[in-house]
Amino acid sequence: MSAHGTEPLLLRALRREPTPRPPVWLMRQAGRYLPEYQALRKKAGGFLAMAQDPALAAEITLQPVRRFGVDAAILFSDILLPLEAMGMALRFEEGRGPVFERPLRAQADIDALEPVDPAETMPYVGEALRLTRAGLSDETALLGFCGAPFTLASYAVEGGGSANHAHLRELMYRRTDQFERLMGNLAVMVGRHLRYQIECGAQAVVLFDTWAGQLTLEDYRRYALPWTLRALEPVAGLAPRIAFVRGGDHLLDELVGIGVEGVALDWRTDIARAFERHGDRVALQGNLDPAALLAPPEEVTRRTRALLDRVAGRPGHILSLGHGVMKETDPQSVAAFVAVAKQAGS
Ligand code: 1CP
Repeated sequence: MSAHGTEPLLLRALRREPTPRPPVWLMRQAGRYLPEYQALRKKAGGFLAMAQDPALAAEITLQPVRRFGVDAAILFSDILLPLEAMGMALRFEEGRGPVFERPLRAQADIDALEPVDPAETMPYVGEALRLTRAGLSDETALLGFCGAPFTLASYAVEGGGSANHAHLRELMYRRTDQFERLMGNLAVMVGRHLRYQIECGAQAVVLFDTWAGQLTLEDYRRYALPWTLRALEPVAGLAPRIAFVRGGDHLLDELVGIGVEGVALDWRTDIARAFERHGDRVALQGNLDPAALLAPPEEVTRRTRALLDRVAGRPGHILSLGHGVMKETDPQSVAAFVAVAKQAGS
């Protein structure tokens, strides 16, 4: 055993310490591409019922750890659950995704959305984290996560997924005071939720700002970044933080400037260049194209090796995808991806 004992590789990589091989995990590593998840889903009913049942959520969190031996477990939950905890009625529709019955548009609705105590309103999260930890070895890191205020606002205002976020843009540009009130309340809620997860055993947290990549640099600075900073501040020093923006290549300097310990790269970012520019300040996660996992396992192996060659063993690399695993993915391809990390350095 090394001098580090059983400390998860992922935590060492987040401190940019050299590791014998890169730690590996995948965004959306639990879920519909796994037959064992499908089997549980048939019994349990819907997504919400599973995510809000601590024993089931813990079991689903552990499925990809057991199958692939990934170096981190990420709690099976969703970024939208804190909005539900704040009183927004939410359902997940088959084939369509999340739907809020009453999107936040009217000023009265925006004013009424207040941060709540996660320990009271989302105790299933804390319980699922404790149960998951009990099923993990010491070498495997447990990750909590939250959506960033901007991405949460996009779902709350649009009522679900949206191609152009027109309602959100209207709120941002025409009713800026109401937008800022909403973002302020979301930032408080996100900070509390991250803190609660750390208190319940999360060893690092991921902040997903999936939709912020649609903003120009100027708009990101004006309408998203200030509230990301506020959301992350309450957990600074408590656990390492990883920030992700889908399509965020043009925002990379800003993301590094936030002061997070890790930045998760979208698959379109050149990881070697990102290391050259930022590798002395943050750990970098990524960034195989999730669509590459639709290729046969040999091709996945080839592309993953090529990615590791580009990183060239620099400290602070966490091998992952540039976004979530697609539901059409063959688990064999995920196994091939993970195996490359496991063989590296040996
Ligand atoms: O079984 C099902 O039909 C549900 C599919 C599903 C799953 C498995 C949803 C609905 N959410 C999740 C779990 C989930 N979501 C996890 C935990 C599991 C893991 O990573 O292994 C995490 C971290 C998320 C995060 C999440 N949810 C994000 C941020 C990351 C990202 O992928 O960009 C976002 C944007 C969501 C919203 C959401 N939830 C579910 C769907 C289909 C969507 C996307 C909706 C859309 O905008 O089109």
